[in-house]
Amino acid sequence: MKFVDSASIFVQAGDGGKGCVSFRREKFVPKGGPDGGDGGRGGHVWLRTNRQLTTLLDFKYKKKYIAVRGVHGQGARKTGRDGADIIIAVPCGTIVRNGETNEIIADLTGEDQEIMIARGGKGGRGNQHFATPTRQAPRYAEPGQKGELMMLNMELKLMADVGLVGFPNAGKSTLISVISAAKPKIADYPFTTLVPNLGIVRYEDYKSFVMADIPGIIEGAAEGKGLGLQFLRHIERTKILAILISADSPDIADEYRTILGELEKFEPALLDKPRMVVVTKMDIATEELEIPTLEEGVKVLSISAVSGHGLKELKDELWREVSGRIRAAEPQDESLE
Ligand SMILES: Nc1nc2c(ncn2[C@@H]2O[C@H](COP(=O)(O)OP(=O)(O)OP(=O)(O)O)[C@@H](O)[C@H]2O)c(=O)[nH]1
Ligand SMILES: [Mg+2]
Repeated sequence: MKFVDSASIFVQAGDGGKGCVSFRREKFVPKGGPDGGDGGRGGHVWLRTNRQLTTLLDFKYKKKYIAVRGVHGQGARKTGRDGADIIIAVPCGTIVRNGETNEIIADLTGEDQEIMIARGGKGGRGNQHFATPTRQAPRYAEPGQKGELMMLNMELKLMADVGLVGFPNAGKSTLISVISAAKPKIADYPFTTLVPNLGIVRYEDYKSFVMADIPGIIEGAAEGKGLGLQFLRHIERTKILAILISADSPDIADEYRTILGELEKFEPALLDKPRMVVVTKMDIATEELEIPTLEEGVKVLSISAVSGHGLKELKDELWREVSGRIRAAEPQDESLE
């Protein structure tokens, strides 16, 4: 899958239709009153999130979104039809900025969330509205108003509950492939994953959470080594980070500190998120392996994607964190029950 996480587009709403100048024409009524109808409204442009989308790739190909104008008013008080709206589908997690000022206009995090990004111009009023006692045959009608237009800068920060981070080859993609339906590429060379993958992890009957697998990071990533840290933006909004370290790491504690160091260089707030350590590939661990206690309050779990060891406990633990955070953030929901 191709992945694009920033794009610029141009949006323009439709202009309003013109109001009409017209006079009633009936038999035996030589001078009928004004009956010019109003112009229709121009089409609006909307942005709407769609959970199926996980990339801004479409906007590399189509960059202009222009809605049609409203139909002009006609005689016999006929109002012109409104221009059709355009609805642009974007992934959940799209941040929309004004292309000139770079001010944030919207952060579309929810599902099926929509905003009107450019308002269609109002139709002009027809001359039927402008008759006065002293001016009974107005030859004047309003023009339609202009539709709004704007350049937009869009940035995607994926919405996931759990973010997987770790060195290349730590087993991140393998983990997401065994506990979700996502099927990313897996291989025994570093930087197999080049773009983020999202997977939905089903938990018990009706529960689920979203996990993000991102490309591996290495020491010096902040200075651009490997693929750099650009993909870390996709775990900025997760509720918890799972730091994956292979059981055959030469020094688990050192690897852990390196990863935290790189996270901090990208965004210190990442270290304020709850985190846990997951030691992977336990099936190849040597007998002598001793997993050090790394930090107070940071849980360390061990798993094997091959044997299935520890996966149930990991899911339990992740669910506990993910659902616990949801409850903490939305206490009013509980009181309503
Ligand atoms: N024996 C064993 N091998 C594993 C396990 N999990 C992953 N591997 C192997 O480790 C290698 C790397 O796995 P990936 O899942 O691609 O690692 P990654 O962390 O996604 O790597 P990058 O995408 O490069 O960052 C592959 O050859 C996997 O088959 C495990 O539990 N046991
Ligand atoms: Mg991978």
